[in-house]
Amino acid sequence: MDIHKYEKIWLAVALVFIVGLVATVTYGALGPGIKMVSDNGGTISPANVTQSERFSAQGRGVHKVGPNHYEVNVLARQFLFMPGTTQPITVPTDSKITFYYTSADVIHGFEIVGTNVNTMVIPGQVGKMTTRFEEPGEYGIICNEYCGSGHHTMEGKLNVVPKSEFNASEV
Ligand SMILES: [Cu+2]
Repeated sequence: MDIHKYEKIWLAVALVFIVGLVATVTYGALGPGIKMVSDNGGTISPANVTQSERFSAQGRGVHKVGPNHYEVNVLARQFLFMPGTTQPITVPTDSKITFYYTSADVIHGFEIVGTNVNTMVIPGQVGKMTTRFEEPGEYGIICNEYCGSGHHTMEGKLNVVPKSEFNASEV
């Protein structure tokens, strides 16, 4: 079979694009530092979410659950992160931080700007995500799923403080 030279070139170019596509998709799913969000936090009734242990007034916020391991329970609702919006979330550097989050109303987003923390917050579903912050600083939290008329105002703050300072203040 005789294949024209130009046709061979186009075949090669197409092959390069296909291999490149597969490589970038694979990297996007499995690359170092990239983790999929876990949905094994369980389900919850959005209407009664503030009566639940995790998302009641006592349950929300930062809790120490082990040496160097903290859980942060965040409830999202139109148009607040609780905690996050009216008071910042404060966590230490170099520690395992597990976020649990759900929504009391509609779908929200939970993105910590400048990090790879970025997830949907779905009513009825408790999401779970573990990360660690190496750099102390003030990070913005934004909702990046359109959630209603006040969506653009839905933001919060995360303070990452050096581990030594954090332990001194003790949560
Ligand atoms: Cu929102």
